[in-house]
Amino acid sequence: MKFLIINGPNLNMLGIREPEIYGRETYDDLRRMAAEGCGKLGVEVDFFQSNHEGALVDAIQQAYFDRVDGIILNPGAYTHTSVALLDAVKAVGIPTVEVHISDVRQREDFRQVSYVRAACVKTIMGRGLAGYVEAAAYLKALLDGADPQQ
Ligand code: CA2
Repeated sequence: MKFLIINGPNLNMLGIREPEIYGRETYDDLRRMAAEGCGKLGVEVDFFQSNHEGALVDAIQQAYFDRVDGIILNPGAYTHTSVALLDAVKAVGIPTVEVHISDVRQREDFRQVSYVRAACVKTIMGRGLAGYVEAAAYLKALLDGADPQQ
């Protein structure tokens, strides 16, 4: 089983600023933690990060051709603006979990909309980097046909 973890704009800057919102861990820490979590689940994992909407669409489409089984997607600010990402997730039909490091429900009004959510099997927010590992566990259980628990 293989998963792709896709991160959108500015998530490569993790740990550099706004630690009170996004924590002190870096994007490399995120990759390490998620790779370890996926390893424990017996799942192969790949990572992609871009600041560009079209590149994120391309990565979602490529996942289809690469026969990726599950996508973990933090679209960053494109969460709140992008119909193109919503359409891409719908187009590939790959089970996708939306992840946010912060609890966007507790933040500004403009963060209360998520376009991509309508195409996702689950949304995890406010769990920090652990949310990526929780998303992987959820997808693994779902794809195994087990009860993914919440
Ligand atoms: O909580 C999340 O994971 C977000 O997807 C992060 C996005 C934000 O636009 C979403 O509303 C919620 C922003 C990521 C920006 O990351 C930064 C990292 C370091 C310093 C500043 C921003």
